[in-house]
Amino acid sequence: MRLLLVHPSALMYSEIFLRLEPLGLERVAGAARDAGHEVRIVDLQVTGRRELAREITSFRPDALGVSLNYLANIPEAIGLAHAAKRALPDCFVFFGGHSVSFVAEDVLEQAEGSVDAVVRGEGEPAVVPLLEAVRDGGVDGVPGIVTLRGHGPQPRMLHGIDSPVPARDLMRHRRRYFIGELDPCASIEFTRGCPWDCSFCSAWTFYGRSYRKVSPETAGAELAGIREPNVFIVDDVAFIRPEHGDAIAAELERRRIRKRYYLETRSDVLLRNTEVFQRWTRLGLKYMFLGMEAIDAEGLDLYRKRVSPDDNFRALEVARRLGINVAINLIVDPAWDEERFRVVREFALSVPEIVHLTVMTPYPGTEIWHTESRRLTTRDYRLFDIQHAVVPTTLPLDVFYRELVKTQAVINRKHLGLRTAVGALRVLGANLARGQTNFARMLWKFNRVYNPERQLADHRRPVRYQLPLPQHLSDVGDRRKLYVHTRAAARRDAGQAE
Ligand code: B12
Ligand code: SF4
Repeated sequence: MRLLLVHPSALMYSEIFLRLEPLGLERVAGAARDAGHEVRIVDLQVTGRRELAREITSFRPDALGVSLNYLANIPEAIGLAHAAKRALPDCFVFFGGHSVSFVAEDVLEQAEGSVDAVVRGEGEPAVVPLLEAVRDGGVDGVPGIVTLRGHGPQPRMLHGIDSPVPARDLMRHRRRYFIGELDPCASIEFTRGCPWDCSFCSAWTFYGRSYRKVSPETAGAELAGIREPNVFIVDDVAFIRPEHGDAIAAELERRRIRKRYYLETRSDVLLRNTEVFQRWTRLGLKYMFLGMEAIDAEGLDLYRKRVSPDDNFRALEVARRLGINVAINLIVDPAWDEERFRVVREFALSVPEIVHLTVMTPYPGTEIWHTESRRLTTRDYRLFDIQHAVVPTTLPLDVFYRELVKTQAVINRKHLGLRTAVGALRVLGANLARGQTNFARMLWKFNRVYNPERQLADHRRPVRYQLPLPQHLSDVGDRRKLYVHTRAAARRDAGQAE
């Protein structure tokens, strides 16, 4: 069958700092192609709607799948589904991905028949049975499927993540993927899932707190096949198991692969496994995101981060000693007042690291979606991108955004301060010489994208599609109720695989 896979446009944050290849979609494409289907991918993060329209009319797909890792992309995806059905009424249109797995029924209803099905959970084990069922008629028995008629069997989970190989070769604009100065940049997955259970995050609920590792040989072979000199490691928390990080490092040393890497990890993991991170600096580890989330113990407890402020500060020292550039993430609570923003600005200016701010957002799949006692002020999907306030702010909303953007701008100026600007110009020169302009554009775009008036105006847009209402609970009780993939289903699948 002919399958067209689509990734929606970039969200606000990605307009500036980064834009990365849709690895999940490439893996779904890989699985379908391995089974003999003809597959194409259009990534609207890096290309326009015209290219998509051209593909629909020239390729004439039998099925079209849209990736919805982000809630904020849902209205756009419904629009794409309507357009696809208008152009090709017989084409089977389906959605899949992280966020849509938590709101499948609502989205199907909102799409009013333009979306035939939503696939909950991992896409690789579902896509081939789905395409076969579409061809033969009757998709209701496909694991993970949800249609307007109801739910199919529980989503199936891959036993191991060594295959399928992501279909990176299908991406036609690979040079447009970058993160900061790592331009161009590819992505890779070493592990899947997260064993922690932070209250604001849905990474653990999606995978049912499971954790799987790629074999070092597969990681080495994949990296050897990646042409880009820079690689973003998409793992939620890199190098939780030191022996795994070491084994991949040994494989790269054996293959003499050296690239520049960006990864994301936790402070306690960096403190515990410092030697692994050190070994990776020799292989090219240059940047890391550290999800600090809060600078005080009270905030860390609230988010159930299970680290102390002291761990966080010690981790920063370790990273500095290893020569790794760190971007810290802090969660802004809509309850913050001007004084609180001032304290955070002071903190951000006092450390050499880049500080990123995200706004505390309860969204489906997270525990705080159920337990947050403040009422939502909006249910517009587009505002659930952790850059907008969706619960009442203590400050008037316009003042809140002014403070938020002022804090981000101060940090950005520091990031591009004189010392960094000299470094940035050097990198810029080298990138431009190679025809890479993503990093250059990022430097100039900040004020246009991060703008309090723009953020405020986003709240005034007419709303067509809304999130469902949360049930308000003081405690979710058995947290396994939040899972997309359950261990029981995984055990059953593993049994079937043996
Ligand atoms: C890597 C990552 C990123 C990367 C790259 C994302 C990209 N280009 O796709 C970067 C750093 C750019 C990023 C940015 C953001 N991210 Co992010 N990101 C992740 C992370 C850690 C892993 C995603 C990943 O690549 N996994 C590996 C691949 C193989 O899996 P996958 O993409 O999930 O795909 C699988 C399934 O979802 C499914 N699937 C996916 N697509 C499709 C399509 C079809 C048709 C089917 C059938 C199945 C299917 O099958 C795939 C294979 O199993 C997830 C957390 C997580 N563990 O999922 C958060 C996460 C998805 N991000 C999140 C957020 C909030 C953001 C930002 C909004 C943050 C910000 N500060 O603004 C931005 C917005 C980015 C944008 N689109 O513009 C939230 C989503 C929240 C929400 N409900 O909307 C998550 C869940 C993290 C969290 N803490 O809760 N992110
Ligand atoms: S925030 Fe990080 S450590 Fe916490 S559950 Fe999510 S991925 Fe895991």
